[in-house]
Amino acid sequence: MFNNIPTVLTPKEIIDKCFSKASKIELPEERNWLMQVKTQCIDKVSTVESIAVSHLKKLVKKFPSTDHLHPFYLDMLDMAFDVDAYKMSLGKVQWSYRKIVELAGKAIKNLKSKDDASKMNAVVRQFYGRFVSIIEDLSEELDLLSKCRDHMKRIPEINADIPTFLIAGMPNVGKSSLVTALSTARPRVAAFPFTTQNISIGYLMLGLQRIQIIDTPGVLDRPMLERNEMERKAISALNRIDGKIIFLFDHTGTSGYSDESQEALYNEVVKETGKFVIRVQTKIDMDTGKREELAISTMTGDGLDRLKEEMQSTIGIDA
Ligand SMILES: Nc1nc2c(ncn2[C@@H]2O[C@H](COP(=O)(O)OP(=O)(O)OP(=O)(O)O)[C@@H](O)[C@H]2O)c(=O)[nH]1
Ligand SMILES: [Mg+2]
Repeated sequence: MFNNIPTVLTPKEIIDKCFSKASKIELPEERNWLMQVKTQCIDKVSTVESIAVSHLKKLVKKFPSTDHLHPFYLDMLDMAFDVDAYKMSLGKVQWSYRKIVELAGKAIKNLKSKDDASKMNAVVRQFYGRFVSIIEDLSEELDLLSKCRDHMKRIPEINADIPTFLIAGMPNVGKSSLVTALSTARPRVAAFPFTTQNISIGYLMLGLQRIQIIDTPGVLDRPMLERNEMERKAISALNRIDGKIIFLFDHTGTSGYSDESQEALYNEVVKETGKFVIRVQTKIDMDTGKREELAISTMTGDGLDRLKEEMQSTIGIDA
C-alpha cells in the first residue's frame, strides 16, 4: 500500500531534469527560420511543462489521501509528522502543477502570435522564470513529502478488513512463537516505528475465514507507566485495529516475570484497549500446573486446536 509511493525529487532535480531535456531540442525542419524558432520555443515550453507536471501529478496521485486512510495508518503517520501539513503540501503540489499548465498554455498562445525571434525567446525566458519560482517555492513541501515517504515505507502493512488477533503478554512469554505456530505460512516481519523490535504478522484460516494475527513486541508487553509518549501513541495506533487480543501468561518463571506482574499487565491491557481479551497459558510442556482454562505449548502443539476453536467462537460472537 505504501510501497509504490514514488521518490520525491528536489526542486533542483526537477528543474535540472526539465531544462536538460528542453535544451536538447534542436531546430526542427520548417518552411522558414522564423517558423523553426517558433516551433522550437513551443517545444521547449511544452517539454518543461510535461516533465514537471507528470512528476508532480504522480506525487498527488500516489501519496495516499488522508481522507481514505484507515485510522491505524493515520495514527501511525500522526506520530511522525503533522498530518495537516502533509495534506497541505499535497494541495500545494496540485496547485503548482495546475499553475504550470496554465502558464505554459499562455506562453504557447503568446508564442503563436509573435513574429519576431527575440520576442519569442523572451516569452520562453519569462515562462522559465515563473516555472523556476513555482518549483523553488515547493521546496519545503517536497522536503516534507520525501520524509513522509521514508516513514510510510516503514509502516507495517496490516489488513484492516479481516478479523484480527493481537498477541499480548510480557517479553519472552512466547508471543512470536505463537504467531509462527498458528500461521499457515511464515509470518511477515516488519519494523514497527518507535519500537526496537520487529512486528510479525501471520495469517491462518478458521473455517472459511481468513484470520490475521499480529505480534506486538514492545507494545503490549509492559505497563503503561514505563512508557514514553511515542510508545503510548504506538499503542493507541494499534488500538485502532478492530480486533481481539490473545494475552499470554507464562507461569513457568522462565520469562522472568512474576504472576503478579503479568496479571497487572493483563488488567491494564483489558482496561486500556477496551478489547475482548482471551487469556492463554503458554509453555505447558514445561509447566504442567495448569492454571488457565486455555493452555498451550507452541513446542508440542498442545492446546492449539482448542485455542483456534476459541478464536473462532470469539469472532462468531459479533460476526
Ligand atoms: N518450552 C517452551 N518454550 C517456548 C514455548 N513458546 C515459546 N518458547 C520459548 O520461549 C522463548 C521466548 O519465545 P518468543 O516467542 O520469542 O517470546 P516473545 O513473547 O515473542 O518474546 P519478545 O518478542 O521478546 O517479547 C523462546 O526461547 C521460545 O523458544 C513453549 O510453548 N514451550
Ligand atoms: Mg517476540
